Amino acid sequence: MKDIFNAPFITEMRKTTANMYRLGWDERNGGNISYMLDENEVYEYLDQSNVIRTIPIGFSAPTLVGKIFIVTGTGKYFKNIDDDPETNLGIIRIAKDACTAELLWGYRDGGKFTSELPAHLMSHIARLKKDPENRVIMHTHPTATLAMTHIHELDDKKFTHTIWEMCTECIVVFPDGIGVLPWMVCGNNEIGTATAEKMNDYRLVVWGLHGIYGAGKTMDETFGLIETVEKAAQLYMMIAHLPHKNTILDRELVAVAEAFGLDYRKDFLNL
Ligand code: 2HA
Ligand code: ZN
Repeated sequence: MKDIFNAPFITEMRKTTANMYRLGWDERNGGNISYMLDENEVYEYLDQSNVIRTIPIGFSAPTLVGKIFIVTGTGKYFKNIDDDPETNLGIIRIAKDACTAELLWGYRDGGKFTSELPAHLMSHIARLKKDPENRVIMHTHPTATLAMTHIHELDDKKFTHTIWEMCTECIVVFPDGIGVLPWMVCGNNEIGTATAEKMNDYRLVVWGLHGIYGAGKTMDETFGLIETVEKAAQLYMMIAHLPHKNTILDRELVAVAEAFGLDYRKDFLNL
């Protein structure tokens, strides 16, 4: 068996969460990540028959049976993951009953996965239907994105349009737009279902007055989506109260999307 502390997926989780903490997005226990791992790769580091304990997931996920995820722990701080990944992260496999997680590694202090696991797993299910290569679901509390949800309408089209207008890159990075949910209680199946429903259409879902979800094939792609929204939201918060002399016109957004050959949400523009 190889040493799991040298596994590339552990390194990625450590580096990504440390980076997000330093960006100020993940105060205290804010934020959570789930990353679907390649089974063959995991079994180079862990004995597949060694289940430490089982933990109910609170709903049934038949399409994820046998899938393995590394998931941040509930109540754990992104700040601390780099120093102690084995306490703050866990590797779980969805058991044959589809309702139980088998702990293969981690949560060393007796802990468990994030309270947002329903939103994560339901989002994985939704995104995998659209893109079988999807691997990462990331939730975080980026400051300007959150600020923007205080002062902007929480509507998919209007929110996406404002973000697209902020900088030329946005429509290129997420031509599929951003889904937006109103304020909701977090940590339950209801917000999980609502998030996953949005994930049928979007790789980005904003939770009003709470944070954002991103989905992607890799950690970089997923982080990059959220980072680009956050950059645009920062611009919005810097200029929203100032007179606007210039903006990217809708026909210019079309020109960018067409120049890059993108399949974009035409219905989100006012043409
Ligand atoms: O895990 O971010 O939404 C802490 C949270 C809950
Ligand atoms: Zn949160």
